[in-house]
Amino acid sequence: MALIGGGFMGKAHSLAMTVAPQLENIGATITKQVLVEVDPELARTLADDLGYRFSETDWRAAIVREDVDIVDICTPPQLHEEIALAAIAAGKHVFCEKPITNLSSEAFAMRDAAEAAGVITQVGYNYRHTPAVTFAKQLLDRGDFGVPLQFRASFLQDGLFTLVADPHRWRASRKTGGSGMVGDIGSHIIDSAEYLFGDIVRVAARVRTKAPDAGWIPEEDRIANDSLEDAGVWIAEFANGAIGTFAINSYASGRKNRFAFEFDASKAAVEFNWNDREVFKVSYVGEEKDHLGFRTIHTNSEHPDSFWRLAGLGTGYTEVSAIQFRKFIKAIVAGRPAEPDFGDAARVQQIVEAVVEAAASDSWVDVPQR
Ligand code: NAI
Ligand code: 4PW
Repeated sequence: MALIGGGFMGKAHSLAMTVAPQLENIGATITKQVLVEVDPELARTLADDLGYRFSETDWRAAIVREDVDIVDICTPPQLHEEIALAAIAAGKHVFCEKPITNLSSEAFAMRDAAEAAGVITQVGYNYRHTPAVTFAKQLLDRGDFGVPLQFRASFLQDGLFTLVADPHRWRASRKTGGSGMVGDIGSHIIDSAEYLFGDIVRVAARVRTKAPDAGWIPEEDRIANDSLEDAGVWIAEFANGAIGTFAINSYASGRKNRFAFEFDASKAAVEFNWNDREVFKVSYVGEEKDHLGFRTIHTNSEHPDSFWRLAGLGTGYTEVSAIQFRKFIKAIVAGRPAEPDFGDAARVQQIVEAVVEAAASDSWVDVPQR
């Protein structure tokens, strides 16, 4: 593999790529071949630290190497499209961090190019790979929870945007590749909503921009009308008739990367909170008279995605990331599509845009269907 971008996610992916083939036999060996960073010294240091054989400063040189089969894109979003299209043209399988791009038109072009080239793609919507989420999804699809009725999700943080110091400053401005919080963290809960409840068909929304008033975006990074939102709420209708609510912000004091969702279906209600990611909770309608309230469901290696025989041992950020790469590599080996792929991520981006448009136009916005 070639890693493009050795920042926060570059490190997380590198750790996960080491772990992925050790969770189970995935039918392939992962060799960390080349790491690309803009500064040569940083590239060399990171390559040494994270276990890559070579370092590079030009991603174009890395992606055409014959000893590279997979290109893993961990740069800020504005570079994703160009790197992905070039990697696809070179016949490489591509893992790309979210948001796949900041424009759905680019995202669909990326999907089309990958399909035409016959390469496998996957996007870093990692939270859906948490074993407790995978198991809840399996039970929902099996009909145990009945008909999906209402989905409620939030992703709250307490400083990622407002305390943007280097190296994450690019998030603060569209000019430097930022997408606003709807694209940055809202996209994760949109992905989970469609993963669990199916297609969203229309949205109405409000977004707010608090941070720029604080004057923390450096003057040189500002562009006219650059007011990337750091908070939003929206409601959605699903194709299956269910309804949903969503809330995000970056200034929720004490909320530590709190990705959470809950849903009500005709036979049960379910809740999941990443901060307590070992479990999900369920309350079955028929049992209410005997067992009041929610029961806690743990996962172990009997369940999909989970790999420890004992429940309760802990599944961390790196392990969830390793699970997503395990699936990606297995899809490549089997020659079948991975999930979520560029097509799924392009849809997420379409909904991100619909949310922002609905807020700006003060109206419901329909989401084009697949
Ligand atoms: P970061 O700022 O920590 O790292 C980005 C790196 O890309 C920097 O080290 C930068 O020097 C490098 N870079 C920029 N231009 C480059 C070029 N032309 N060639 C090679 N390297 C280049 O950013 P972070 O937080 O790692 O975010 C990267 C991507 O990952 C974003 O799309 C972000 O939305 C996504 N992300 C996903 C997360 C998840 O949980 N799925 C968590 C955090 C970020
Ligand atoms: O994708 C999201 C990021 O951009 C993450 O999952 C969390 O919020 C951590 O960093 C940001």
